[in-house]
Amino acid sequence: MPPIRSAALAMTAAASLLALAACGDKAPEAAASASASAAPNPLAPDNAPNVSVIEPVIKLPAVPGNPGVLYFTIQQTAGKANTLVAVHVDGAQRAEMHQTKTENGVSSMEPVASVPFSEAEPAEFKAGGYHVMLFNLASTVKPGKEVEVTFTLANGDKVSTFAKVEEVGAMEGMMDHM
Ligand SMILES: [Cu+2]
Repeated sequence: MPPIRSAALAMTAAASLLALAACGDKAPEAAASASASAAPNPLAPDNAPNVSVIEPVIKLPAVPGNPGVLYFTIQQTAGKANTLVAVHVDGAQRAEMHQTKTENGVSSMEPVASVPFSEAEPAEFKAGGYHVMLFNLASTVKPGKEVEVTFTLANGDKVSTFAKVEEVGAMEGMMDHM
């Protein structure tokens, strides 16, 4: 649409003038908003806005070589509902989202591809529910360490944080169906 295009060009030109006039003091902000209105900004940060991860903790397996598990809560303070689609854990060859279900006193778990969450309903990953299974943990993942964990949302946004690594224990309730 010609009117929008020319408006964008005008804003870009204005931003360039600002950059020249102010030696880049306030210009980057002006330039960023101008290009954001014209097209997706490839330089925009991919951190998910308003989303945070609370108390991420990695529980090591009771038996070395078995999978470990990652627990956390992912929440948001504003905006549209989100969907968690992948988790990457440094030092784990593979990280899978699972859901534990208990029927007639028997627990079983299955992989899940996505877990929705919203401002009203955070997603809790904890014993007996959702959890992230960690396969082939590196020997560097040991108690007391902090490991980088990256969460990917369905819209491509990411959230990175560090998870504490703790001793054994949490897997005990899950071992019966491994
Ligand atoms: Cu599992």
